[in-house]
Amino acid sequence: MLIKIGITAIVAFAAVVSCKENFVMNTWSGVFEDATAEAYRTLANGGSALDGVENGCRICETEQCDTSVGYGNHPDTRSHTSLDAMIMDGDNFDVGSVGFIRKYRNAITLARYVMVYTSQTLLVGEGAEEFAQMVGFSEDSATTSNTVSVYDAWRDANCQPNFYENIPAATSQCGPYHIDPLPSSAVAKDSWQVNSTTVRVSGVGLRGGNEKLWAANREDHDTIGMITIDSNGSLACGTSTNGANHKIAGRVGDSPITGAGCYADTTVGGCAATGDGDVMMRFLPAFYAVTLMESGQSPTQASQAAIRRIAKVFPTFSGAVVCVNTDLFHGGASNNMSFSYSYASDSSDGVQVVTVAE
Ligand code: SD4
Repeated sequence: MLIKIGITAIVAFAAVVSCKENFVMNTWSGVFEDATAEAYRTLANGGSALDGVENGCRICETEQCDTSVGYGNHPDTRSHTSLDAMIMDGDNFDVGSVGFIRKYRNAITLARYVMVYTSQTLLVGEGAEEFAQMVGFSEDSATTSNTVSVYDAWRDANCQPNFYENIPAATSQCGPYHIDPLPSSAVAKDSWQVNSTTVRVSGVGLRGGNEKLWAANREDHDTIGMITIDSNGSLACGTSTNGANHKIAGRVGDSPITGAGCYADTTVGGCAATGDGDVMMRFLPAFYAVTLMESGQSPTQASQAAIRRIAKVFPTFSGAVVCVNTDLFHGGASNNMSFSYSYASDSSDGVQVVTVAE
């Protein structure tokens, strides 16, 4: 009898260890916790890691999380809202991404369609919108009257601040701007003629004044970046955003760029980023952090290293990275902004929030 009980106990223990935990994390807390909860619900109901990412990010698109995700906010210089999104399957490194989407609101699902129904990775603008129409999306402009009123207030303030640099008129006026002549070569970037005046730029390639655009409002940098792990142990990640407030029309940020917005490898873990995408995408912080986890660093160490690598060159950039590994250890790091992420798992008591020390 005693032996029988012992064997039963061992079998039960083996069943527990072979069953993987569902896990979700996303780059932010507060209003973003609905997205974490929805993704977790999807996984708990048997959905895949990709389903979790799609459903979770879609909640933020619908709820317009912190004005930074979804339709109706962050006008560009032509007064339009445009959306970027990506989804990545950590089992096979398949990715679908979209950028500069103006006529549709559900960018994360469109990204998934790109992944499933094409062998390509990133579709942008008009071509991506034609694809959306082809796969049956109903047109629904991302621009609303709110987009236009945010744009009007910015125009009334002489289009300040903005993302132009080395164009003197842009520091005090709205466009159109003229640059004459164009820089004769890329090498001339540190010194060229603008309206017959020679402009010297100190620190070639360094941005001037981007910090004020990103640090001013928390709402200006609240992209959703999500990582999910399902009960099969499959990992996925995704992002969705309306990008930088007052971005130059045509701008696509880091969120739909593989390894910048997020990265997932089922054998290692996943990471997602949020913040000043124009700076961050140059460093592929999500890919870098996953690589560091692969070589043995913890998610917190990997996040800190990815952020440090950017801050070494751009000390005032605003941004953050969150990571989770296959043992479900998770962590994050940020620069120049207060930051807390949310997560949920089979063993957490609902959605939990972790505040990351800067
Ligand atoms: C972008 N990285 O388009 C996005 C914005 C963002 O948190 O993350 N906000 O640059």
